[in-house]
This record gives sequence, structure tokens and C-alpha cells, in this order.
Amino acid sequence: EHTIYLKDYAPSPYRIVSVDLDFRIGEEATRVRAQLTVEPRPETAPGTPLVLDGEELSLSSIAIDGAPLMLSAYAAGPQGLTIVEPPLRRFVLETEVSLQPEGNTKLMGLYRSNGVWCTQCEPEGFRRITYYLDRPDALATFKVTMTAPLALAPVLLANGNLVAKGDAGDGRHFAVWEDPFPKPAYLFALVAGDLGSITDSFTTASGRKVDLAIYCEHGKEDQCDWAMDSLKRSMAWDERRFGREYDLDMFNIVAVSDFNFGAMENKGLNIFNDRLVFAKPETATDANYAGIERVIAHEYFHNWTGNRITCRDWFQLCLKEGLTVYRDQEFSSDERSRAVQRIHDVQNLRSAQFPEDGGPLAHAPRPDQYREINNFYTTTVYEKGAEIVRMLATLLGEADFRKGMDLYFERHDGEATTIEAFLTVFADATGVDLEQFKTWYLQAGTPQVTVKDAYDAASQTYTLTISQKTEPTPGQPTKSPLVIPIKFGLIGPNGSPMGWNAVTGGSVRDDMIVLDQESVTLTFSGVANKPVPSLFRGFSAPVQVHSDLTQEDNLFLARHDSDPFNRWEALQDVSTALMVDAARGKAWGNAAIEALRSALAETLANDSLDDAFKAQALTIPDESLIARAIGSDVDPERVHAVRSELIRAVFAPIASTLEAAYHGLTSTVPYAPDTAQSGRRSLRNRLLSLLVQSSDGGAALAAKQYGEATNMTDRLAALAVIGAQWTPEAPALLADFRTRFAGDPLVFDKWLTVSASAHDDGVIERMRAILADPSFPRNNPNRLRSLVGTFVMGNPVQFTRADGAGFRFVTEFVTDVDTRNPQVAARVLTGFRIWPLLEPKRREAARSALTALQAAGSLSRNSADILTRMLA
Ligand code: HT7
Ligand code: ZN
Repeated sequence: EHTIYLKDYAPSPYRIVSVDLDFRIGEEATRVRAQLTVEPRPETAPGTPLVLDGEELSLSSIAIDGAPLMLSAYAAGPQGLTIVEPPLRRFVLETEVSLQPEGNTKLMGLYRSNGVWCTQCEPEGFRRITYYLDRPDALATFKVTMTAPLALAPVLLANGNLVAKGDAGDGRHFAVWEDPFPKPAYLFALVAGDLGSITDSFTTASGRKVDLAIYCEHGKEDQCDWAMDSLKRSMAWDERRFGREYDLDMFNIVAVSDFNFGAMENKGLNIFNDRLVFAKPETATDANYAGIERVIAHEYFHNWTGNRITCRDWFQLCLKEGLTVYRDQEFSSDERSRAVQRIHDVQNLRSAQFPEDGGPLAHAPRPDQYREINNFYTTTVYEKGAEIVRMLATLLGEADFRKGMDLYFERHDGEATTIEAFLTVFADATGVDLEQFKTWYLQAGTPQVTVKDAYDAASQTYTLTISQKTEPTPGQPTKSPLVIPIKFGLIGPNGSPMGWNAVTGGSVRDDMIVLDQESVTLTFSGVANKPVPSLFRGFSAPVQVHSDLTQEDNLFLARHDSDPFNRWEALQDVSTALMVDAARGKAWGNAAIEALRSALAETLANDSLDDAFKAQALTIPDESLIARAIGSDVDPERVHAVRSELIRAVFAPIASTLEAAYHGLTSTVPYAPDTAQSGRRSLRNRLLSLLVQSSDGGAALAAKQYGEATNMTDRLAALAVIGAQWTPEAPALLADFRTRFAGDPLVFDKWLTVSASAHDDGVIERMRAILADPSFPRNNPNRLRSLVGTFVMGNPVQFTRADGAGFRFVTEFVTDVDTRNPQVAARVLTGFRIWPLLEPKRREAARSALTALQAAGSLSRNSADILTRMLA
């Protein structure tokens, strides 16, 4: 297969200055007439062909400056259109093509979802709409005319501002949209359909009024208020925190049911997966509300980081995605609790990105080659990309980071640019050399940081030896040292922070060590007592730390660290160490369990901690984290058993305390998705989950909560824990849930998620039956991912069954779905990335399922690329 390399980047010899598109929608075929104003670059040699991208298009006419082209003047093929010898001056290329949105199950380009015509163009969907330079460095202004039957599509939307509309005869109407901001084709969007809406407005800091609207299927308007509220808060936050105002007169959001991703930041017309718009207390959980808020913010923030300043090529994807995730994380931190948000983001990084970075699909945040760009919308590009920006902010400090961002917006507005240019603005704004820091973008793998310490009472010196090493990853056998910011503090025996007189041996600035070599030994003088070090406060770098801290040290940190993240982390480390030991056959002692139990009970009773933090502190690390801590020859069934045993050992003796706390958190106030209420519910539901897993009465309590719940957060929490444990109550509750919310597809997704999470041996047969039901919507990404995506990522015990049944179920699913929606198939396939870590029998079963899939041949480029890398 064809590989694309960063080193081959070259601008196109022709520029498209402006685009005039005319869509006729709602006829047998959709017809697209495009007038592209094209000019050669000054250096373009005469006779250089113009090569436009195009896929699955049927060309019906072609002309230059109004004159039809002879057959010999152009060539139209499956990949695009070549104009053999274009004029060496500005000219207008006019093409007309027809498309079949109704048959477009890939959901890229123009397709029809639930009766609504809509588009998805990132990264390479525009070429499925018309012949074009479908690359992010081709910026042009767009004018879009749409004509459609009024009855089928009373709403006609595109990017920018509405400039004209009217009657088009024969029961049809038209609308004309103009976007004054030059943009790449991947930000193009249109929507045509019969939609309801809610409207509002926002007045910018400079006093401009922006009309806001959210469009959705009729009858769901009342579920869009939270999204609108989130949008207005996002707009205000970007002004406050980054000085960024919105730039058009209107901002529209459309919710659609069939969407391959979460949402899309098309200029002035964001299109959303409806699961990230709709919310009402009876059907959406607190996590759904938080997710909507985050993604609405994320897409809105792209207007500056992505749209006004875009990527030169797709290798630079994390220029917009890493930076925008950093911005949405900061927004959530400012709107909610910073510590809780940080814990949440790190949990996600560890359970999704670390496995990617340590497995066969590892790649640099800025890769230098790809076969299928759709496979690089990864947690490495997004979440590790955000961590890199966060480290930059940590290293530079808030004020200098902001100076750099201001310069970025000033210098690169209106451009398609690179990671190098992004780093250069910070170097220029602050004078800091970021050459070595850039390695974070170029190198794959999670750095392993080892810490050793020693205290010499006689000389009152304390030494910290810190080393880094990154293991080889596919295609990168050797690694160089990274710049690693280590926020830290030393804690004295009484739990208070300790100072020192001087440090030698490395770079320490205030509360930050900067590790930029393979190893340093720092010597702190004037340290009165042996301290306990608190390192990587706030998770200041995306690394895995190996320290010689004892369980006692960690329990000490859990009580005394002033950094809430590290207090949480210390408790996680204590329980992880116990489970890793047990999985390796080393039984835990009573004293160790008691010590953990009392630390957790103390946390629960501590009035100075907020509920959401307590909920996270009482979370036992998930099975994927334990598996990674074990490192090789993992038996997920054993991991599951050890985790369940630890939960029982720690919590069964204090079940009555947990139950009392659970009842104490009961609330009768009307539901609101705010921080305090959702924190309270998360703690109460955490306690419920622990009770179900550790006490006899737990399941009955959960069944009661399920029946009495007045909101989805509480109802689903109860159902999820019963479903996962597959207690005797499970089948009846699942059946009730399905009928109670029949007709709500987003609640059906929750039912599918719970169904796919069951640990019992019957789960695969039940999933097969669900998929075989003729009424199952087999082309809807949300439904497919809720069932099979959850199974692959969230049910390791059954997915990695030693008899291979889980693996085979998934490869059969991939074979089927791949023919209709390769993006969904390829993403599900990435769940196999854990296979090299498994014990030999399971590893062999996985390998055999993957090789059988490969042998069957005829996979899409998306799935074939994942499979090839998985088996390399
Ligand atoms: N920038 C958007 C990415 C996206 C996407 C990628 C591939 C296929 C479909 C897609 N839909 C949206 C979303 C974002 O990161 O904001
Ligand atoms: Zn994004």
C-alpha cells in the first residue's frame, strides 16, 4: 500500500483562490457544480498538470473559463481529476458531478442521516463531494448555493453568513452562504433537512452580537439547553483566558444521529454526534453532561486553534488537536474542580494513551509517515498532544505561555502551519530554547522515569537520582532524552513542607526540577530530616514513574501531600502494588490491607475533601492499569480475580460504614448537573459499586436504587454495577431498562454498553443475538461502538478469553462492518493492541484470529493498515 511521508511535503503548484459551489439536493442524485478560481504559483513551470483529488464522483461536465474541455485535455480516474495543461494564468475551472448521499454508509463526504443531508469532510471527505485540492494547506473562500425541496429540507445551512435565500420554483427553495475566512476544504460543511432548533445570542467583548442556534430533530429541542449554555460559557472563557473573540455573525450547531466521531469544528457550522448534544436528567448522566460541555467547548475553541490557524499537512494534526484538547481541559478545570479534572484526564491518558504508546500501534504525536490518515486521530495525537502543551505551559510559567500563545495568534492567523512554527513562537516570545523539547512531538513511547533517593543525617543532605529511559517503539529503535518538568516538594516527618539551602547537580527552579539528560543526581543541602519526596505533582509530565517509595511512604503522602493529585496517586500506587504482587502469587498481609483500608476510610470521613475527589480516591485502579503494571504474560482473568479480591478484602469489613455514608449522601433536591451535585452522586455511586462488590446486601441496594432513581446517573450506575457483576438481578433489570426507555436511541446505547460489559461467559452469545436482530441499526456508529467498542475496550476478561471466542467475535464483526464503514471497523480493531502483553495461550489465540482476518483479504485500507501494524 501507498505510504505518505512528511519529508515529501511540497505545496501544490496551483492555488485555489475562491470556490463557488452549487448543490441541487433531493433529486435522484445530488448534483454539485463547482467553479474554482485557480492560479499557478509564480514558480510553476508551463505544462505542469493540475491534479485534483476526487473519489466516487461521476463527472458530467468540465470547462475552463466557460469553454468545455476536450477529452484529451483531462483525465478523470478513481483517485481524482488531472487537467493536463492548464493555462499559466488565473482561470476558472468548472465541473459538475453527481453523488449518491443516500448510499454513503462510510459517513464521509455528503451523506444522509435520519433524513438529513449533512457532510463530514475532515480529513479527506471533501474529495467525495467535488474535485478539489483536498489538503489542509489549500485555503480558499467559499460561496455555497443550495437548492432543495422545501418539504424535505426547510433548513439549509453552510459555513459563514447567510447572504440570500428564496423560492426556487417547483416546491423548491434556495439559500446562499458565504464564508469570508479562507479555509481548507476539510472545514467545509452543509446541512439540509427538516430540523427543529433553539436560538440564543452572545455579545462579544468588543460588543458584536452573534446569533447562536442549535438544530436537531423535531421534538428534541428541549434537550439542547445544556449544549447552548456550554457554548455561551465557552465563548466567554476563550475571551477571558486567551483573548479570543468569535468572528462571524452566526454560530450554528447541528446534531445528527449518524456520525463517525464526536463532533466537527466546521467554520461557523459545527456538526455534532447527537449523543454530545442531547441531555435531560431522565436520560443523560452527569458524565454525559460533562462530556457535552467539554466537546462543545473543544469544537468552539477550534475556531482559533484549527480554523483561523490550521495545519499545513496532516502530519501536523496535533498542532490543532493537542492544543485544543489542552484548551478544553483548562476550560473544564476552570468551570469545575481543577484537581478532579486533572485526575480524570490522567486516568484517561493512562488507560487509553499509555497502552497505545506501549503497543504495536505506538506512534509519535507528530508522525512522519502514514498509510491512512483516519487511523491517526488517536489518543496519542489528542491526549498526549495536550500533555505536551501542558508541559510547555509548566516549563514557561503561565505568563510566558500566554505571551507565546498571543504571538502564535498574531503571527500565524490565516495560515496553515507546523509544529515547528508553534514552538518557535514560544522561543521567540520568551527566549527559551525549545529544540530539545521538540523531541516530545517526534518520539513515541512513554518515558520510564526511575527515582532513587538517600538521606545523610550527618551532613543533612538529601540526594535524588532521577533517570529516564524510553523503550523502542515500532520504527524507532533508539530514543533520546526528553525535557521532563518535574513539579515537586519535600515533605517532613510531621507532614509539613520542607525547605533546603541549596541544590547542586541539576536544574531546579523553585518547585520544579527539569530533567533533560538520561540521569541526574540532585543534592539538596540543609535538609533537617529525612523527607518523603512528592514528585510529578499534578502529573507534570506524561511518564511512568518507578520509585522506591514504600507503601508506608505512599500512605504518608496520601495523608499529607499538599498536592491533591499526588494524594490520589499515592493511594492508587498502594493498591496497584498489592494487586501486582498478588497476581504474581505473593499474597498480601493483613497489615497491608488494614493500612490501605484505614487510609481510604479516613479519606471518606475527611470533611475538608470534596465528594468528587473522594469518589476518585475510592476508585481501585482498573484492570488495564493493573495489567500494564504487571507488564508481560498477563492473564486478564487472574487480574480480574485479584482486583475483586482486593475490593472484598478492603471494603467488606467496613461495609456498614460505606452503607451509612451512602445513605447520608441521599439527596432530594431537583437534579442539576453542577459540580457539587454531580460530585455527590459520583461518591454515592462509587460507594454503591463497592458495596455490590464486597457485601451481601449490595446487589439488593443497587436494585432498589435502580427502581427508585429519578435521574439517569443514579439509575445507570446501579444497572452498570449489577450488569458487570451479572448478579441474578441483572437480566430483569436490563429488560426493564430496555422497555422503560424504548424509542430513545441514546438510552439504547447505554443498554448496549451494559450488555457488553457483563463478565459472565454468556455475554458473547447475547451480543451475537443483539447484532442478529433484524431491527438492530447495523450502520449506526453509536450503536455499533456502544456494543462492540465497549466489549473490546472495557471487558478484557471476556474479550481475551483463552478459548479465543472473544477475539473471533470481534474479527467477524470487523469483517462485516468493514465493507460498510471502514472507520468504525478499524477503530474496533485497535482494541487488539494489548495482545503482545498477554500470557502465551491468549496471545496465540489473538494472533490466530488476527492472521485469519488478514488471510481472508479484501479489507479496507483503514483496517488493513491497523492489522499490518498490529502483526508487524
Ligand atoms: N477535528 C474533528 C475530527 C473528526 C473526524 C476525523 C475523522 C473522521 C470523522 C471525523 N469527525 C470529526 C473532531 C475534533 O477533534 O474536534
Ligand atoms: Zn479537535
